[in-house]
Amino acid sequence: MKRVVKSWCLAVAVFAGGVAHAADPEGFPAYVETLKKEALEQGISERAVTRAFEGARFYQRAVSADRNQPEFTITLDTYLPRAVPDWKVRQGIEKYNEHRELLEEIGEKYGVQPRFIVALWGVETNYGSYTGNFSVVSALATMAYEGRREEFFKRQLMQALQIIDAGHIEPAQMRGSWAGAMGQTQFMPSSFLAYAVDYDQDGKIDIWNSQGDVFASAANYLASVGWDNTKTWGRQVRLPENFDTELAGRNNKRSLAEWQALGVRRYDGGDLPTRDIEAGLVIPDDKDGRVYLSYHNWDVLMDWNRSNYFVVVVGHLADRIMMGR
Ligand SMILES: [Ca+2]
Repeated sequence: MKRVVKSWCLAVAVFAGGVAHAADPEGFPAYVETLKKEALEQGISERAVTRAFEGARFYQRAVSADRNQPEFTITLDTYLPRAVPDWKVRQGIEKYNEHRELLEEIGEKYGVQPRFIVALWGVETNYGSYTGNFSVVSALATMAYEGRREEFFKRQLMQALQIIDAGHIEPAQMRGSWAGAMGQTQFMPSSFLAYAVDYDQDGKIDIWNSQGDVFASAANYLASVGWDNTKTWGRQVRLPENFDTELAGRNNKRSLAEWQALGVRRYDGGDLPTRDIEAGLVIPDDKDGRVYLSYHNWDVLMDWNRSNYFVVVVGHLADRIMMGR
């Protein structure tokens, strides 16, 4: 069985509802005026509001991107090598070595193995080299105006204005994806306010340019939603013949000993580890495709992006970085 997968490149909660405007750019300037008024009412300074909306523009490209998110028919067997090509692994190892001291210091402080910080960085923005070049304010205003998820994007916009008002980033430098995911971690403004940190202590949280702020923000996100650095994310396994797939499910947790008794084995056929770990069984495609035991950190990564494919890509890249360095 193949399945249609919605592109998960953006950590955006997708809400249904809201009435789509015709996305007619004519009405955009007037809509921006209502946003400015609302921002002032919410206590954002006039100076920040004025500067943030200077040159605000309607992005037809953002609307098109949102309406035409690529859907592709694929399985993990074909997807994974594409999402984690060898060059990306090699680059991850290089980046890990280049920033080793900083990564290990941050990994220690927040309780996150550095390979996962590097893997998320690699998956989100190709190690900071592709962060998106949309004005975040304009992109969020466009998406709010477009209307299908107006409340969600308006809330993100007000939070973006708070970030500008606090002086973390110049409005012109606040760049990101068409959906408003920002900087090297691709945080939405709400995630920035909740989890981003000023690791280098220069008074600004800068997830665009400060390597320490980038790594620590990612680590703090994971730590805040329950990361357990004594364990890994999960592992690929093999099922016995006639395995009862009703036992699958991320929330149907059993001990590794129980899975072992049910005939589940390491992918290479060996026995499961004897550590006392609770795991779910995830079958992202079907039981003839790749199958995984999901540990607690799998659930944590799902908080970052609600996609099993995303978790497998991040975990697989982290594993290969660890093997190669
Ligand atoms: Ca900083």
